[in-house]
Amino acid sequence: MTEPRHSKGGPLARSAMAYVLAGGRGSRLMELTDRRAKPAVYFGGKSRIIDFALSNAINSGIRRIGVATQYKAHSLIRHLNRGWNFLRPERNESFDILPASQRISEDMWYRGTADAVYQNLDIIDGTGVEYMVILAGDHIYKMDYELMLKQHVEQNADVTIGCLEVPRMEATGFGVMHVDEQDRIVAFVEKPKDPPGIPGNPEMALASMGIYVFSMKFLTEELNRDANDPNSSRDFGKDIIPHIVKNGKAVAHRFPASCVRSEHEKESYWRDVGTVDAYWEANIDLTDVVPALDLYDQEWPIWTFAEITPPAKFVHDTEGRRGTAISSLVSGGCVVSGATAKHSLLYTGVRINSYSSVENAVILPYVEIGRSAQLKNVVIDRGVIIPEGLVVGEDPELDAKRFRRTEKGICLITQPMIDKLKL
Ligand code: ADQ
Ligand code: ADP
Repeated sequence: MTEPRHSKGGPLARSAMAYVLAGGRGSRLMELTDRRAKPAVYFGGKSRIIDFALSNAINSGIRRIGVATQYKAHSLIRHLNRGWNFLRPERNESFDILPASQRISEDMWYRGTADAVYQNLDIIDGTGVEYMVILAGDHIYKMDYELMLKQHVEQNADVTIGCLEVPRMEATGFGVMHVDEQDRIVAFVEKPKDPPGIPGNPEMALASMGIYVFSMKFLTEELNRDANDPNSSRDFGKDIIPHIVKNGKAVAHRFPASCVRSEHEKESYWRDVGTVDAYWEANIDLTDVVPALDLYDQEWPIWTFAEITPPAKFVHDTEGRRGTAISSLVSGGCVVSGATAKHSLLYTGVRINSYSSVENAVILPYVEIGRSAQLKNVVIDRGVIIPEGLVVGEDPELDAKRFRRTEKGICLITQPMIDKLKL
């Protein structure tokens, strides 16, 4: 018998809480996170980055969710309230948004990721959950956490850490580990300058995905111990995990073996989308005929809040020029009139007017593109009004003066940048 592709909700997930850490800024996304935290940044035409971790939790069968917020949380909280508030206490479900609110001491926000859990231990305790699945709210992937919980219980671990293999030199931003034959973690270094390779495969490193499974009992003890340690920075990666690796039993759960894949996906998909280049690329990749990430997989849907909008519309302009979109994702409420979109993502409510063309463009909601604009290799922030005749993607020097131009030549365009233009 073949293994089922995923559990569709198992018994362990029903006794677990997913606790999503969503307080970090994600500063390498530059102006995209000036006003919103990284988990609230739009992704894939309809969703936001945090929807992936939350959908994974729901699809895995978890019905208790907490989200810790801190940095510029308004847009995130609004999104969570609109889209994720369907869990019901009367069915033993819960959805709690937990902003840093100085609950323990009046001069303390969340100091590190562990503190973001510690400060809410009483609320979590009140739910009576047995296991805790700690997640980061800023990665794009599909994963069945029931399988990770199962491994945690079977191996009788103190902590189980989700991990994946990455090229060694890309591992400097991760926690990097060594494991023995049973995948027990024997060494862990947080963000090493010179990451250690995998024995037998020295060009790759085993990186932590920042996903942890604990029993509530053990986690509570650990967080209390850590809170009494004056040298701790109250962080999972810097403090808690290294301590358990040294003094307890930490086990690695390998992502590729357990991830959920649609029949169209060739290999497991996980992206950090932490930079403007990575963000642009992961979005544009979705326009491929068979993309590496299948958003149309009905067995593992990515839930979100979606505004009710009229259908997207493609119209001739008054001179009979056709409005077209080729190899593009076009959301509801968009109107493409006498203009062309190619290899692009149009989020909700985008308008593109006559004579304009966009190519390799990630266009966030309610952007309005004036006539005769030509935009190539761009990310345009929500609500930007692009003036008539603007050309981007032809003159690198001029683009770099006007916009946030990345190493790879992608231009991030925001309204304040447009306001400064003297056209
Ligand atoms: P980083 O991603 O660098 O490393 P961090 O900046 O602490 O760790 O962010 C982890 C998650 O917590 C993010 O989702 C962030 O939004 C959130 N967060 C950060 N500070 C927070 C706070 N004060 N309150 C609430 N939420 C907060 C971690 C691990 C590494 C691992 C990588 C994988 O430490 O070992 O390799 O994640 O990306
Ligand atoms: P979203 O992230 O949902 O797209 P917006 O881009 O509209 O939302 O706004 C992001 C955040 O910035 C929200 O918290 C919003 O309240 C705030 N905001 C929007 N416009 C302004 C503004 N002109 N000045 C200050 N804050 C703003």
